[in-house]
Amino acid sequence: MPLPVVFPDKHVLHVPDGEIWVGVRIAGTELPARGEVIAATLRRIGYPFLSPDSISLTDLGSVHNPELVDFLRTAWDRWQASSYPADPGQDRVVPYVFPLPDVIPGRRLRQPASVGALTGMFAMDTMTLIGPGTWEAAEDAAAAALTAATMVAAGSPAAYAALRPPGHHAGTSFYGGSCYLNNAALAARRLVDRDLGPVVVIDIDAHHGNGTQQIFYETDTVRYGSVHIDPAAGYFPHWLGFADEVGDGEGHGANLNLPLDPGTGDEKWLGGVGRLAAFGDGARSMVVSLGVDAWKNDPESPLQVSIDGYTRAGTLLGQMGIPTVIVQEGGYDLKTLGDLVAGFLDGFQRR
Ligand code: SP5
Ligand code: ZN
Repeated sequence: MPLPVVFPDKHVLHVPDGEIWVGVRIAGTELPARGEVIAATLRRIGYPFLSPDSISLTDLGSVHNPELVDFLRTAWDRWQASSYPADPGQDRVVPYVFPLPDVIPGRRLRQPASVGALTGMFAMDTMTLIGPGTWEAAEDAAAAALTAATMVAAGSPAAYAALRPPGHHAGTSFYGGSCYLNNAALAARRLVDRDLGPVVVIDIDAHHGNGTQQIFYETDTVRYGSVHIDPAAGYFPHWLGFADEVGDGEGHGANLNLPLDPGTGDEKWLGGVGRLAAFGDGARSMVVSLGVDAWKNDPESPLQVSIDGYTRAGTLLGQMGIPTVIVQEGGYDLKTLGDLVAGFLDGFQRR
């Protein structure tokens, strides 16, 4: 039996229409076509598809604080009601000032009147734009991850959530890196709630999943392990993803970062994936943050992994033999995106 694919078709409503990168609006790569390409490829192969169950704000509260959820839910309407669409003519929600800790030393953080300033309380970067359908799509993506986790908790050996927008850069109270709600973290929490803890989250996206790490940093009920491009080499998320981040308190030793040099190819990358599998030893279930942007021609990462490398990674993780929720993260080369995902899923099911 091929594993089920949960596909949130509202993803098409999220049209970031670019990103503000170093102050310049560029085209961006987290496009609606990504979701369509993955779905078309898996449909052609014959995977069974289903739609996500609906979701409640309480479900999101298992990971995110209510202020972030409320902001994301209302940001577009607030922006429309503000003067920004007319002056200066900005049609997407984007932050403008950031309340860094020393800017307001010891002061109560007041709710600013300006939505541009309010956005700076939640956004970790300027690249992650909010448009008219962003909230509906982000909610549907989270619902897809939760549905996949529910299926696995009910006895399906594995399920794949073919979602966008991705989630692993979003934390308890912040969004960024093209992510709004942390889909993988929501799935992990659901597995714990359904008695499948301890859970291991294995993140093979090319970038470090700083949001997932933050959410579970002080617990050992959900471990987090990631292989990614070294932030010290100048890559997003820049401040996080270093090997000395090992978790705090009860979570000490339950966080594992394996940063890799630019240009790293299959053998070393798969060595990292193997170490993550070993790190998951003793976990009763797993969430895979499946970013396929470590692919050698991906525009967002200098890692050099092949399609065969992703297939072999699937087999390494499948061989762990534990109930698994696979959640889509990044991967931006539209020509190869479908084949990379299909390769991983194929390898995974070889077990
Ligand atoms: C989920 C995910 O993979 N997020 C990745 C976000 C990384 N974005 C960093 C973007 C930096 C600007 N990209 C311009 C690429 C020019 N080659
Ligand atoms: Zn990525």
